[in-house]
Amino acid sequence: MADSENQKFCLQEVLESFKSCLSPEKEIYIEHYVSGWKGLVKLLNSLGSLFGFISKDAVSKTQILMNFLKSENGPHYATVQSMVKFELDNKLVDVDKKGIYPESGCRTLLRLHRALRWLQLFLERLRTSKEDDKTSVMCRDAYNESLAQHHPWLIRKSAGMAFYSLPVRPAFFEVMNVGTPEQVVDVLGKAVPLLCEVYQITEELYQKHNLLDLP
Ligand code: 1PZ
Repeated sequence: MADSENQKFCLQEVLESFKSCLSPEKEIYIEHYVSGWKGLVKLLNSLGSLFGFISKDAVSKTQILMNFLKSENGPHYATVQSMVKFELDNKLVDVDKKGIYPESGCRTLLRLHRALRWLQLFLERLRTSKEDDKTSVMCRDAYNESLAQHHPWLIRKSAGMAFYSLPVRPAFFEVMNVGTPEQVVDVLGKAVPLLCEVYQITEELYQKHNLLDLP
């Protein structure tokens, strides 16, 4: 019982994680950032096997970051800002092409960061949608506007196929597990600006250090 409860997605919980990932100085705590993604993976897992390959990749990325956090260098991975500084100062990032550090913290987080942009666009569409709008179309449009540019053909095709199998809007709102559709819209109204802020802070940091195209 406790286990299945733990596995159940709750939008509110994801919102809390992304909220706690911002420090008063607007640094981003990796632990809470990763918790937010872990929460989202629960949603992916409830959507069926076509989403399995996406969930697998998200889990592997969160795991890489958690492993850094638990390593002897853990304290350097407390925030995105400290991770960037540590990995750049110690030349732990493959800047031009994949080489010695194909799984650096910086490139791993960049993948999630790009996915966060998709999430923000998708949730904003969901928030402003009407009852019979199609979740698959919202998802696809958000994807084409963001992540798709970073994915090869095969992944774009597989993602596109998975999107077709998304539940219709009322059922998707149910999966959000926050209450009535009005309550979902209300929580989305809080979640989107927050995700936007976390995204913007990371984007500026990565831009400043020229990390937005890490291979
Ligand atoms: C509600 C519907 C959910 C749709 C999810 C939409 C996102 C589609 C993403 C497709 C990712 C496919 C799997 C693997 C991709 C990887 O190649 C890339 C690049 O990593 P690299 O190969 O360079 O190591 N990985 C990513 O782009 C990260 C994808 C994370 C996706 C997390 C989605 C979380 C969804 C939350 C659900 C609300």
